[in-house]
Amino acid sequence: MPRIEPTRRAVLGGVLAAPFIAGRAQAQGVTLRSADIHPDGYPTIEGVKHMGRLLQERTGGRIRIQVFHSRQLGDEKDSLEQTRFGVIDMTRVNTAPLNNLVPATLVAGLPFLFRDTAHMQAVMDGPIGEEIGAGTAAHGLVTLCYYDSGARCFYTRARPVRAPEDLKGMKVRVQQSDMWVAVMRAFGANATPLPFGEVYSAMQTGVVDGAENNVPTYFTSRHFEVAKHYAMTEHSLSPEILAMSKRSFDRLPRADQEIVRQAARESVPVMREAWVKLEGDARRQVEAGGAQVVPADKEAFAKLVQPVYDQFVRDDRLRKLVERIRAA
Ligand code: BDP
Repeated sequence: MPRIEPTRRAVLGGVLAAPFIAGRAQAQGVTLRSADIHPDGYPTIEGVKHMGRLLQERTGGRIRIQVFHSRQLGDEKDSLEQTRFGVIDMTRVNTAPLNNLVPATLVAGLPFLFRDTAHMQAVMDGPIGEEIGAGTAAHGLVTLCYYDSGARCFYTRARPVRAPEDLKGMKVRVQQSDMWVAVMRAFGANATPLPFGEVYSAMQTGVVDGAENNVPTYFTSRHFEVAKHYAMTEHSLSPEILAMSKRSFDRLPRADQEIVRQAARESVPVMREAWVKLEGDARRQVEAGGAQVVPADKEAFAKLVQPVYDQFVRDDRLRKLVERIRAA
């Protein structure tokens, strides 16, 4: 059967026309609508699809998930808002767009905080991740689990960013978070916050000189076509978050809520396996596509981040979170 890509308007119309209604949920089952900016096949999508399969099995088909990938429901700020207000049921976003709303989430993206992926996973899967996630409830979101997002690195049009000096005078796109603007300032670049969907053309037209992201996203977004210099700065391991609308969650009977939480947890290893595989593939593909991946002086970048911590890790609670993460 040919796949028809619905337009964003049509999809939204469908979403709005068929809200998740509590009574119906129990009688006929419910389809949870889940948003993601990444294309079909991306590891976060695979994770949520796996979660959907588990839900279907464990509820005898009463609860299903339909994934709207590729920004069909808008960029992350839009889908977050819609999820908060129950227009859509779930969304997978980076922690960054939550930073201004739920300050504890910014801790997870702080530059050079996590030592490596294993450290990030141990922290986010444990009590600290739970504590950070609990903060979203007051804003209409139930944090279900965290997914990996690799290491964010700079990629640029004109020349590689091997050291902070290379960033002087450059305009670099960042995610829409005040913390991320400060990170760029600390590194010596000019930050341009933009939604993800605008980054390709902003680089192509020279509105910005570059951006920063993990290799899989650099590949699947095809940003490597317009910014060919990728430098391994690995300045943040900012993870992904899978959140459910509190309105949708609260409408489920308690037993189903537990099934949802458990299925989300079990989707994490599936996502991570797909991630490891894509990281290798993506690296080969961008290089075959003419991009150059070069090493960078990570130490030099790490030396510059203190002002970000001074500005954003100010209250006791956040300071303690950072200390506990370092000690973990
Ligand atoms: C990707 C994240 C995605 C963000 C994007 C960005 O998976 O959630 O929207 O970066 O930079 O790595 O906006």
